[in-house]
Amino acid sequence: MEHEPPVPEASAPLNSWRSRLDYALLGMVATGSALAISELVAGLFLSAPSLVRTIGQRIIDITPAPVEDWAISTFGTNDKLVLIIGIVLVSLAIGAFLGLLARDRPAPAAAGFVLFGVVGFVVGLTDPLAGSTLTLVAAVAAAASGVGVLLGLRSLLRRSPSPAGAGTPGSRRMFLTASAAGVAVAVGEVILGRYFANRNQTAVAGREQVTLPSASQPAPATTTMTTEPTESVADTAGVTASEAADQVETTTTAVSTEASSEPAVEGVADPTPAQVAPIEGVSELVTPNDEFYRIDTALSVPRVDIETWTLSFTGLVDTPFSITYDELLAMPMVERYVTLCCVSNRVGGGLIGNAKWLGVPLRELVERAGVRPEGTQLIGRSVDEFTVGFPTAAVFDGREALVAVGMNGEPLPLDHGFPARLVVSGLYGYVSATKWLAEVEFAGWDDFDAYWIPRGWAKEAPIKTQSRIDTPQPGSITAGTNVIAGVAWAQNRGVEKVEVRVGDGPWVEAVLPEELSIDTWRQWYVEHDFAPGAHQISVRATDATGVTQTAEIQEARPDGATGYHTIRVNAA
Ligand SMILES: Nc1nc2c(c(=O)[nH]1)N[C@H]1C(S)=C(S)[C@@H](COP(=O)(O)O)O[C@H]1N2
Ligand SMILES: [Mo]
Repeated sequence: MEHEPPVPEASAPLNSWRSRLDYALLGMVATGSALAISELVAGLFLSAPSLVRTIGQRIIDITPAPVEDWAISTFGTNDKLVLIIGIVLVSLAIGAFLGLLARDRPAPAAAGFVLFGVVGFVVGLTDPLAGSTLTLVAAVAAAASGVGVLLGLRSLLRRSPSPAGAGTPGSRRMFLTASAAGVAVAVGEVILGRYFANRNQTAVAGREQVTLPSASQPAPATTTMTTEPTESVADTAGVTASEAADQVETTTTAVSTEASSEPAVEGVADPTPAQVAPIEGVSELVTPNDEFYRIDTALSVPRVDIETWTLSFTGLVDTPFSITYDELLAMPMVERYVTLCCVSNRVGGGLIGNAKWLGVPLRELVERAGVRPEGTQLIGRSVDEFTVGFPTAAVFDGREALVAVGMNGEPLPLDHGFPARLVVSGLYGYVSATKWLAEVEFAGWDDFDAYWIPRGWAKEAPIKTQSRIDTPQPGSITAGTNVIAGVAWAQNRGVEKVEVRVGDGPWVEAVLPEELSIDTWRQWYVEHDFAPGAHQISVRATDATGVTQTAEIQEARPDGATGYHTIRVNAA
């Protein structure tokens, strides 16, 4: 027990706070070294699992829906990082406990690390992409490193009986120095592991070597929305498709002919020809790949080697078949703009992006397999065993549905599903957009529920008509005329009209540039003269079937959030 006040010269009791701290630190350093070496092994060998990430993956898989909701709504797309940090912190806490245990009972403490390795091995085996030998190597390395560091540091500590400075004075310092060195080595292993992982992943995937074929049916040219006057539209309308295509990346072109046929919009500034710029703050019509949202259950991007990858069509079909990556690339390709959207996107949220996809119409592949009438559900399975499921009818009803290999002119980025993914217009990603696609299986509608269905999400999930204000941002604006602008979407139906309301004013129709396709979002803008003071701005879209999005507020679960995006600004 503690004595008050502590007697400096006496040998401090072993359970003094400092001694405890030392042993807790020892346990944490040992744990860190165990986790770190598994990161290094995982980086060096792509079929070796990272213990932290595999454990995290299993946690994701078994997390109850409400907890997952909470995590996504609290941490957003940082949820994975938070999970990893959480696992590391919990491991360190267990390690601290083992360290304290090691003071008097080193054998059970060491056994704790061996157990850690065993658990790691068992969990590692559940990773569908891990090889069992390398999983064993990773687990043994982790356990050995943990036990070694534990016992090594412990022997240093034992040689310093007096934390207060008596005994062998240098040895506590030696212990601390050794601990610091252990931490440094662990950090180094993690950094090296990540470095090798990135390098190997790219090399193994073979993505760098891929040259995509060109599309037999290219996508239409894009135009960027500007507040350009409608008169100049004639210029744009006159250019040929290929000229327009040439301009796509580099220049902005005018608003559409369609906009010009709209009635003059109250509050929109008079035409000012010549120099035009895209409206600042509005989402780009085509989302650059590195800005495209990423949502998936994969803690580490699946390692797919295109040399061995195949895509199989199985289940209730007449002629099951598999094709290789090269065979897929040899098929006639089409290019389509489709806006992808996550069902978890809250009203006004950013889990949506528009890309130009290059791929093979799903219909052609499905017809080759010959789906039987009972095969009413299409299941898209990924290499890491994630699944989507949607009605087979969606393949045949004329909508855009692709096995995509390209995204905005390059092979699919690893994060977005290289080597191939599904893209289906009008269906939320979780029921349709399998990344790292491995298998398309046909089953009865009631015979299988895909990944998110038992987790409380709707089985049928058509994308709801929605609109978002991109500019101004909530907060302060300058009083006077401001451009209000954003995007609206109703994939597979098309957006017909967007209306904006400021305060209690009337709903004012926004200007829409020409529609890229019914499968993509549409930019819109309207100008408004803001009196000084606080204002509320709302937007609503009407799809091409004439239905206006509902004002009713609903959260994302189970089938997509609804309500008008509304922001508050203060004009000064
Ligand atoms: N293999 C796999 N594919 C997946 C998912 C996943 O978790 N695993 N998530 C889906 C969901 S919920 C969405 S919204 C889209 C997101 O695609 P992106 O990350 O390319 O934007 O991918 C879909 N495809
Ligand atoms: Mo999603």
